[in-house]
Amino acid sequence: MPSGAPSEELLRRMKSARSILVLTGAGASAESGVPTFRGQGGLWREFRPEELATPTAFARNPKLVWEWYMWRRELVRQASPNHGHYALAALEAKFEEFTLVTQNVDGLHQRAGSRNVIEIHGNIMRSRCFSCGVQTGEVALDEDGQLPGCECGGLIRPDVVWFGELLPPQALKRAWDAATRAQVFLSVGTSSAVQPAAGLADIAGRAGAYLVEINPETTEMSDRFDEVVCAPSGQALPMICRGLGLNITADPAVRLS
Ligand code: BV8
Ligand code: ZN
Repeated sequence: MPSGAPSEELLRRMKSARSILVLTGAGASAESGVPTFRGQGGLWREFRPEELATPTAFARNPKLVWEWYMWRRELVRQASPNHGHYALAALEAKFEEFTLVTQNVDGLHQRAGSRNVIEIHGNIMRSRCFSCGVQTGEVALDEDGQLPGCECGGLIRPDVVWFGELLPPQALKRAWDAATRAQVFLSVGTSSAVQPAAGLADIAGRAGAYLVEINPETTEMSDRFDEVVCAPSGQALPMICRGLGLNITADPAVRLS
């Protein structure tokens, strides 16, 4: 039965856990003002993200796709980590093994002080060549809308994973390994609509982890979780920290009391 706060059972399990795995989605950045993919804010001009976050869309109209990413980069630049990001950074320091797998490409976990972050869908602030794969930092369209090109002649693209593209194998293997070792798995702010990320819950569950979903809405996978905390992550995650006696500061350097 969904509840608005983490249970005593969850806190008990986290207190005795050696290994924790957290998967975050766009909802974890919602309170930072970054629109989610499938919620109301997901639209840009008349396009849905699934129409633009594909190699086909980029091949058909690379300028349009770059304009979407540059709009999103600006949103990310103006965004700051929220209490949920800082809570995850504080939790990381408390456990022998704490793995944070994120579907988000905004880098807000790292800006909040999280260190062991696996970006399974890449990072929007980086770019790479579509042909030779060389990473090029934050390259973009120039002011006259010229497409950025690589010395090899290839087109440069945002360094993210598009639909129909394989996830970085190393990152995915690390995420799968962490799922087999976790005693507690927190799914935070994701609709669990995208594979293979959403499958991490099943792997962790089969390996015996206590599965928790933190989301103000129920999702297509909610009934597979042992516990559903129906609350925004910026509220639920600090409650978990307080339940574990952790004090969160916005300054990641002074994370623990
Ligand atoms: C792959 C990076 C092998 C780019 C993203 C047919 C053809 C091809 C592929 C497929 C196919 N059918 C299925 C697939 C697989 C496909 C897939 O899963 N499709 C879905 C849509 C059906 N997956 C892939 O293609 C993956 N690759 O499988 O390769 C392959 C290859 C070829 C053919 C077959 C297989 C690649 C997937 C990666 C795509 N890239 N992003 C970019 O960012 O521009 S995915 C995109 O969705 C984002 O990364 C996002 O993070 C991710 C998941 O969405 P969510 O994060 O969950 O966001 P969403 O808006 O959905 O939900 C937000 C939630 O937050 C909501 O539930 C809301 O209630 C909640 N919320 C709101 N506020 C808060 C909150 N929660 C907490 N607190 C709050 N305050
Ligand atoms: Zn190149």
